Amino acid sequence: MRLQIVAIALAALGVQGASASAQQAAPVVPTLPGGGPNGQPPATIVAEPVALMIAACDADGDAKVTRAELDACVKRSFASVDPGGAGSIGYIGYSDWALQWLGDRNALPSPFTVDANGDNRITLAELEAQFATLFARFDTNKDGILTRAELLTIRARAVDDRPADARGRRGGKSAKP
Ligand SMILES: [Ca+2]
Ligand SMILES: [Ca+2]
Repeated sequence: MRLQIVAIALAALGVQGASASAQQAAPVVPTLPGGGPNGQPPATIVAEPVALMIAACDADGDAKVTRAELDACVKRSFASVDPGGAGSIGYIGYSDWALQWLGDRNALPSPFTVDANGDNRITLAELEAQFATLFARFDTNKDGILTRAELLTIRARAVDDRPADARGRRGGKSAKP
């Protein structure tokens, strides 16, 4: 009787141990829908960091960005790294600006592009001029409004057989004024 109980207890332990080790051995591999050979689906619809910033400039919540909304937004972003109102920032200040507003210190546009007169200082006017160029580049139908569709970049190398149109080639080039 007592032996039986011990045997049952051991069996129960054995089963528990087996199931615990089975759980440990079960591989936990995150899978993405439509994953390729390396588990990463090919991204054919992307947004440049600066496009993310511009999209967030939509002040009235209609998902469209006007020049007025953009200008106010660029001013606000510049003020955030120029709290004393000096009117210009150095490249380190620009790096702080890029981290805060583009998400990465090395995101484009680079300070060398924005610093149009090459005096190692970036003024609000220089930043505004750069964004005016970017606005014109993104505004493919030239109606003075940026839609989300215009802010996205469609990569030419899609998995389907759509022809690579002008939108597909739009991204990747640095916009020099
Ligand atoms: Ca400058
Ligand atoms: Ca437009």
